[in-house]
Amino acid sequence: MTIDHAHWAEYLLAGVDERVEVQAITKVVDELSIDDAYAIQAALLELQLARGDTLAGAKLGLTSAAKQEQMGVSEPVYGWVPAGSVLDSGDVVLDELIHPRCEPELVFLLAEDLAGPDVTAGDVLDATREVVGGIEVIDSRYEAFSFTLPDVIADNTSAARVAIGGDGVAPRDVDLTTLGCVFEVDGEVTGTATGAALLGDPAACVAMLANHLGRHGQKLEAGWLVMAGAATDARPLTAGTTATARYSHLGSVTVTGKG
Ligand code: 0L1
Ligand code: MG
Repeated sequence: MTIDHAHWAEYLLAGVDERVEVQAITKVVDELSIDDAYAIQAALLELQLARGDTLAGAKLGLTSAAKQEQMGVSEPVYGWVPAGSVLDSGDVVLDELIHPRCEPELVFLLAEDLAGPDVTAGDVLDATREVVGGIEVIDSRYEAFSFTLPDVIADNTSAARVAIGGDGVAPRDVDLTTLGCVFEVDGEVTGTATGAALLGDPAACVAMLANHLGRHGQKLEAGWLVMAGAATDARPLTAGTTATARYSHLGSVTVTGKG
């Protein structure tokens, strides 16, 4: 069966624009391959760029056991970070979103391009200017935040907003695998993790992303931010909810739902 990538990209973008949940694509089509899912994701990005947005970077998702178990999916996924999704402050305008959740992220700020194949974790450290803490706000466009692996890939891995912290470290000045994060929602600790929760090494996750892009003739670019994935499960962000990620070495990042 031929999948109309442009059609499904418009279907997902309508969900974003109208702030309504849509049915998972796999509930409508018989088969959605991973390649078709990434092609829909690419078509969705094209639509966003055609509206005047620019690309701020890229992201991984589902790189920790906590997230894979939460979503019932067993492989990492890769997506894009449009500049329009990067928050200026910790305020998250809920009227613009469907059913947002928030999660802590380690964010790599790149000084050099990274082009796969064969990118290693060491190459990632060499190419990185700084590692900072962040909080990603994810907002699946699908009903009940429920999807299969190809569905979530097509939906740009639920990407919606990201808050980036100001206290960074040079990547070789700390051991990223033991760097700690405590995630608190309204003062209650909902998760704790170290960088090693991200498939053993956050830099290796970024290398996986560079190698994935290399297979599609693309690369990570100097000046981009790259999210390595959440080390804890994601929590609902509702009106008045405040979530804080406290990192060793990277300070704290806070977001608040404004409704
Ligand atoms: O950034 C993420 O980990 C999102 C991956 C997609 C699954 C989800 O929506 O939680
Ligand atoms: Mg994430």
